[in-house]
Amino acid sequence: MANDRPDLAGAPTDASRHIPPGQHLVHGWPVSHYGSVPRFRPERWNLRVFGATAERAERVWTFDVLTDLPRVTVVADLHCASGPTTLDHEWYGIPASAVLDLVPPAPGVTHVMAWAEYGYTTNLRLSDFTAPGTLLATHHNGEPLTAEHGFPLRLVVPHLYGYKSAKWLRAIEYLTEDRRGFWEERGYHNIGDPWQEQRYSHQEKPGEGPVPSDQRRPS
Ligand SMILES: Nc1nc2c(c(=O)[nH]1)N[C@H]1C(S)=C(S)[C@@H](COP(=O)(O)O)O[C@H]1N2
Ligand SMILES: [Mo]
Repeated sequence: MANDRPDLAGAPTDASRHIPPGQHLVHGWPVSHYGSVPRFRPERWNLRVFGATAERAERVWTFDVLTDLPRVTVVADLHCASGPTTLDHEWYGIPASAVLDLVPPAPGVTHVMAWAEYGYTTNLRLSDFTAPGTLLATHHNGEPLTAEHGFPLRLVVPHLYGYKSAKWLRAIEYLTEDRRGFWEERGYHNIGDPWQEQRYSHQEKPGEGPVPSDQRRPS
């Protein structure tokens, strides 16, 4: 693919870019997800923040209200845990840390669950959710997200594998203990750091995943 680009001759190429172990570079931007692409119905759409909030009440934002929230631009690569890496995505949207500022968590919140259309979920440590690069993106490379890439809103967690970047985001749930999301329940690593190649759940070390319920002490 890169051979048809004469500008790459002798210059540092994409192929020399440092990408995580076991990943391969892919040009363009393939679409990757489980199931079908949901249709956006603005009148029914909302973003919910629920679970262990400080006020013990949930917050619901309509689509219009999102434009009042703070915005940030983040440029980052995207690493799918099945191998492909795509480079230099310019994301624009709401910094995830702003959600915590606007809806404070109760003391004891350690993780969040991101909920997407059709019940797709992915869990994150609070520190990964509030990391400076994590955002709720509305735009990509200056354009609104396309339907297949998550319009109208997707989570982007650039420092973790792609399955943490939930497309068609609909809710954030505050958790006082960790719980596995969709792919995390289906053999993928609970944390998913591509630089440590945390691809599969069988690689998890003690403390990297939720304590199985049968090993929990009665509280
Ligand atoms: N709702 C939802 N979000 C999802 C997925 C999914 O199946 N459903 N797949 C994830 C995976 S595995 C990857 S690699 C990225 C891919 O995002 P892209 O299609 O925009 O490249 O979306 C993530 N977000
Ligand atoms: Mo993926």
